Amino acid sequence: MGLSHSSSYHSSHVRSVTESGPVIIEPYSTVYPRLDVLDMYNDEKYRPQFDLLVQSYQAIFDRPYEDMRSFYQIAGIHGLPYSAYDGVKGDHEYHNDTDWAQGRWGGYCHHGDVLFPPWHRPYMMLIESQLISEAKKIASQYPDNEKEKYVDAANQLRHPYWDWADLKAMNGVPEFFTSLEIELNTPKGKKNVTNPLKRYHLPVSLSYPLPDGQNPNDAPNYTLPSMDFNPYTPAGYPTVRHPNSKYEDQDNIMNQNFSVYVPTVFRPGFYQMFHIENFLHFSNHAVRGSNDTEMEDTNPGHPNPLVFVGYAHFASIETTHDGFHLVSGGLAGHLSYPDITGFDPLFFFHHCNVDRMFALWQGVFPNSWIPESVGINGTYTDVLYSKVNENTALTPFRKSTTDFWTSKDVRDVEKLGYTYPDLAKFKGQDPKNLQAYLLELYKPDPHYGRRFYVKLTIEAGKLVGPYSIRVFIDLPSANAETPVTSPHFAGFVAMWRNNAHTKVNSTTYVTGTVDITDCMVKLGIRMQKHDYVQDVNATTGEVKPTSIFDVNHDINIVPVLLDGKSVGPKDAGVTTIEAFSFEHDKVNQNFLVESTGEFYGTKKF
Ligand SMILES: [Cu+2]
Repeated sequence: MGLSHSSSYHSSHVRSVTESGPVIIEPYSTVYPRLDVLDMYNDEKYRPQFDLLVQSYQAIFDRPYEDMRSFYQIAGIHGLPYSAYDGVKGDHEYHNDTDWAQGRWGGYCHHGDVLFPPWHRPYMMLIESQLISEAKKIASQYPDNEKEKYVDAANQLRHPYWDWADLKAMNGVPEFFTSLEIELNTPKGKKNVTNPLKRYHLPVSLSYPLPDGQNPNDAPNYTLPSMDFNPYTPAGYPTVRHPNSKYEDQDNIMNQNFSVYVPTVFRPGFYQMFHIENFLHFSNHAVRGSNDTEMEDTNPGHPNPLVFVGYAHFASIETTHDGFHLVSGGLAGHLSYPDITGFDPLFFFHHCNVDRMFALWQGVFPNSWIPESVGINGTYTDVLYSKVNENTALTPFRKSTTDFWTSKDVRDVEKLGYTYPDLAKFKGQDPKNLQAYLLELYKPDPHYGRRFYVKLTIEAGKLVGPYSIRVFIDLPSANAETPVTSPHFAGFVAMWRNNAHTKVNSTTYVTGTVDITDCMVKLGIRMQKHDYVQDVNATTGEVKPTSIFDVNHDINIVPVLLDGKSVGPKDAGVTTIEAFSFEHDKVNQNFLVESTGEFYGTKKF
């Protein structure tokens, strides 16, 4: 990695304000639900919305790429090409040659700070409002006998979400995201059209060329680039998911991944998240930067996580979200890399679900909100370690010609003109009812009364690029080749890192928690309290239960890079693992009952 990389893409992707700017995002005048995309597709009454949505995606693909309202420009807000969108530079314009080298993130998106959930909210609204405006135009072109139905559908259209933590996601990514063609009822009747939900062809080259063999135009002998480089996408090439040496998608591999990771990673992640009342802990995967006094008190790697109110970053929406990116993209797939992820249209269906999870979490914990904190990665407009709070401008999303949207502005989704079906259903009720519904929806199966966890604390910046840290139980020989279908595989923590972070000025930690209960059940490991053997200390006479775990031997940590290679836990930044459990209070649906917590020990690397 070096400066030459940043300058080579900079010249070819200069973005400028065109006549189409400024792009102002306006709330919708009527509240309609953002539907589950499976309902939109399968339910006759919503199908016209689906017909319009897909055609609208194609329409924004087809807009001139210089247009700020084109898919290319909107997708490029998240990471590359690291240039001003709609002229928004902020007070500290990003300089590829210096800021990038110092580890500042050059996209506008917030990761690893409290603005992760709210920043993506106006981002979703930006693409959604562009799709709605196309849908309205398309609806008016239907023949008279269908026009009314389609005009109504366009008026009610909101971007649908794909719930990839639902049990149905174990079957993989729905076919309407993976087929090259799709049948729609268009203004010219039923037609098979090119499916824009599968992929997007880049109008200009994205990222920078890699050494020979590692670029898509080397197909059929394409060697997937090693994980520390963003894949290069030459102009005219499409986005891909789990590509092979011919630069073709391998949907079977992607879908197998979903069948394994939905129950082991995604569902437990959301299940845990709906127990976390503290916004700081809920909102993002980072624990601490050394410049960040606000976060110091969470003290990662403390010998006993049970003593912390809020369970010390037990689970966050971002950690689970990170897992989706790796699982759907695979090595060299666009979704796997923060810099280029926004160019795969599946990104927006995924982030709509993340926004739904955020809205539902707000519904469960209406009084918990954004504390003042620090943006540890910086963004295109914000320098490293900027203070962030609910009034921070969510650039580049304009509320008016002079103002940007803030988190405070987007706190209530209904005020923006949308809701989610399950959120609407529990409106006005005791938040406990919504929480009980969500815990039931994502509950682990089988549903044991006590659940066991391994929490990992990982120093960020040890490796560049995305990777995952797999947890196996009672398999000291586990390595990168051990199949994740093994009964010993419990789950993973994703490290979704962008490649700019070659230099990190302060120590930042990421935490994630793996639910190992189902794995223990499969392996027949004893789980009940009365199974414990009492251990009497011969000197003091103190009686204490023998731990069911020997943390050093029974929990096996295997970091795996996207290319399948392994590195040791220490090299991957793993500093500490901690094992503990909580009892499930079935009466109050309160799962993480602090008084029932048991701690089994820490292993340091
Ligand atoms: Cu994301």
